[in-house]
Amino acid sequence: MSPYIIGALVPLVFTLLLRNSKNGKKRGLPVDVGGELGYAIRNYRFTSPVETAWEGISTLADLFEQSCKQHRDKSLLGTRRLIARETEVSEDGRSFEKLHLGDYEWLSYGEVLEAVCNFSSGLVQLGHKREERVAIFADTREEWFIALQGCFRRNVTVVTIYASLGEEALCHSLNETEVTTVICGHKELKKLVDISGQLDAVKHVICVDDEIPSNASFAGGSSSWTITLFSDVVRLGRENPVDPDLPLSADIAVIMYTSGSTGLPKGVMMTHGNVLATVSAVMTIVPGLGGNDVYLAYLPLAHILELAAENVIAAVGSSIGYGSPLTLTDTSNKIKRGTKGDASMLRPTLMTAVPAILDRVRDGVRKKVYEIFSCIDINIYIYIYIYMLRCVKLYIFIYFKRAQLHKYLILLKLQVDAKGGLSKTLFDLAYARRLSAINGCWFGAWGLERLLWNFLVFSKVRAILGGHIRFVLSGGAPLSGDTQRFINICLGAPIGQGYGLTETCAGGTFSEYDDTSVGRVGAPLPCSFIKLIDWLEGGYLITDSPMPRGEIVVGGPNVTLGYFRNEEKTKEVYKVDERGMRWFYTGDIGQFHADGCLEIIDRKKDIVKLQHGEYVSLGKVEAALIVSPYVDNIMLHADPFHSYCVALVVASQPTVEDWASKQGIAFVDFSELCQKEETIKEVHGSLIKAAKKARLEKFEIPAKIKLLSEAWTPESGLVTAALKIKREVIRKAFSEELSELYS
Ligand SMILES: *[C@@H]1O[C@H](CO)[C@@H](O)[C@H](O)[C@H]1NC(C)=O
Ligand SMILES: *[C@@H]1O[C@H](CO)[C@@H](O)[C@H](O)[C@H]1NC(C)=O
Ligand SMILES: *[C@@H]1O[C@H](CO)[C@@H](O)[C@H](O)[C@H]1NC(C)=O
Ligand SMILES: *[C@@H]1O[C@H](CO)[C@@H](O)[C@H](O)[C@H]1NC(C)=O
Ligand SMILES: CC(=O)N[C@H]1CO[C@H](CO)[C@@H](O)[C@@H]1O
Repeated sequence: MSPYIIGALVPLVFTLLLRNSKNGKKRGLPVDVGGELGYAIRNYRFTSPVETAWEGISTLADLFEQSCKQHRDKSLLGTRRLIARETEVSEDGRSFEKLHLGDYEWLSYGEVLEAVCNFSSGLVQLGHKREERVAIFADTREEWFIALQGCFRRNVTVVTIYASLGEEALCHSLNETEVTTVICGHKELKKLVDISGQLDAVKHVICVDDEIPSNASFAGGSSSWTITLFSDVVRLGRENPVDPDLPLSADIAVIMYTSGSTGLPKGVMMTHGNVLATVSAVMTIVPGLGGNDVYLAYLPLAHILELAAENVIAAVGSSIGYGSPLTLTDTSNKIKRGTKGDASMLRPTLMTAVPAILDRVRDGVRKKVYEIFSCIDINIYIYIYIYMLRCVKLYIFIYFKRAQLHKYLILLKLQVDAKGGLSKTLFDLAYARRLSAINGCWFGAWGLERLLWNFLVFSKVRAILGGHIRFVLSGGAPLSGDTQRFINICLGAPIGQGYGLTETCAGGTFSEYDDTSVGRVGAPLPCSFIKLIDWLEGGYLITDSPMPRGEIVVGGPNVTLGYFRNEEKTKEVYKVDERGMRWFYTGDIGQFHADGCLEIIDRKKDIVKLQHGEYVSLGKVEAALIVSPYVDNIMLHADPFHSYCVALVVASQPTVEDWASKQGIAFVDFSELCQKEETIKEVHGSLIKAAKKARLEKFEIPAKIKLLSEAWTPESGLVTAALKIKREVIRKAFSEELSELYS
């Protein structure tokens, strides 16, 4: 047996022994509620849903004003100064924009409140009437937050739209809400101009960038709108101050358009009370949240998770530094080589993330760590030798490798993604040891070991995100256990996973910082009750053993009013019980563990009944198959008219090409390679392997696959902004391929 395996096995055995002695903390407790029969759980600390964590505060506008008055001179919003914008041309002739960004420049709470007041006065001066709606259609940035608070002060409802939304959806949401003022950036303004002919209601456009494209105002013909700079609106307000017109708790703060995986987006109406309940709940859950935290904001503010997070940070006197996914780290795409990314400049203590981004961080870290280790001083390997069971074999191995180190370095430089080799083994070993420490105990010899590993490995990984992260909030979709562990271990920071939907205003469940289990989404938030109800067709019952299972229903003050102008759909998924509590039917399937924590196990609409009556859960099978190294993305397709499934597979270019060159297969380009019989066979083989490993049933394994060479991106409309696949759209786009697979 290899010494590495022994090294990893010893602590594992310890872990198993220790595990049983751990006493379980109850995080959720059964509760008696009204409505449909089910199994309901509440947060263990609160007997009834929390509505506000701040005495006497019932709207976001009040909350923000109070906080600004308390923390007047502290820094609130920070934005990086642009030093230079450059264009780099890569070897194959494609050009990339690179940014050289300077340090953060901060606005204090007092200054932000002034800007907010001035903006809201400016809005009135511009001619915006109070009952009309404002849409914010821009990337996450300082002006977004100021405009949001400015609208709240005038009781103006804000419509939020993802900056990456397609033309049709954009048109639909602006039209449906009869928005008269749109706040957008340069880039988004171009999109607006393209559809200006269909936007009859829009009268004002406020551009948050410093310049307006010269021809934007003349485009479109029939519509006539005025374009004003954001800074001019603030100036207009400064010169003509107007008293605030504050909202009530039941007034609608935001209509949030969700990037639904089917059809046109739906606008979810959220009251101030809704958002405040969620903000209050998050307050109680992030450990020690207070004035010294620094939060890195980069997710779309049109996502309820980000909106709630920034409001929490602003309520407790902490700072928000803005960044973007493309400039996050030193090695991000848009960062000029040799300059700093947002995280290393800001050194945040808190971050939010969606699983798709954490998965990328994980892959990036794996790549980068292998690089780091290839350059580390050889002495470290000898330390490891001493520590590890004094195994002679290992010593020889290291010695041998040392002679080859030079060669090895060159190899890595040629191929960044190089897998295998000493550095990988070392990293994986450190990872395994740390994992066992997390699962086991933290004291004594293991504590010492933790320090050693921290010093050797994880401090370098932490540095990628600035080195100070103490808590990561993840939401939007279930996070894979593997990624959760990885981030936990590498950052040494707990990751709190939330489960919630726009419709529940991000309320739902949240895994606490001291819960180190993976794959679960935690206990109900203080603002929510979570109920499971039987779903007979799917075979999930609350009487199931060992755990009650069923469809997840969320109730509490956090549950939103429903969909804007869509009574029918609202009635379908929202219900009010005899005690007056609102419940939202999520369509997700979950099970409750004995400690009151929820695990998402399935999705109702993703379940298809095959010809012979077997149920296939598309999401579950996809999650099992995507682990194949050849797969970049996958969509399983099943229908009741066939007895087997098929799959559309987006091939991962590096691994497939790597395999082909090892096999000596010649190809002109990647798309040709993806059509080759032997490539399809190889990828299919690896899918079957992955399926067997995950113990899938035979009917769940795709019988035939189509290999695609083009990645699915939000721009192409095939995946949502959060990178979830849009089944209906993909099905339509590849209908020919699918019918071929069934022929
Ligand atoms: C806020 O605006 C809404 C819609 O225009 C209106 O129904 C409501 O009465 C307003 N609230 C206050 C406190 O004026
Ligand atoms: C916009 O809404 C109006 C009615 O309010 C409707 O007649 C028109 O077709 C809509 N346009 C689009 C592009 O949806
Ligand atoms: C505006 O000008 C840019 C270049 O300056 C051009 O690419 C774009 O097509 C123009 N738009 C319209 C609507 O004329
Ligand atoms: C807002 O307006 C006030 C006067 O009404 C002025 O003193 C202040 O400087 C303005 N603040 C900003 C950020 O424009
Ligand atoms: C702000 C809000 O919507 N509050 C409601 C929360 O739910 C309770 C009971 O369901 C209602 O009484 C509140 O009005």
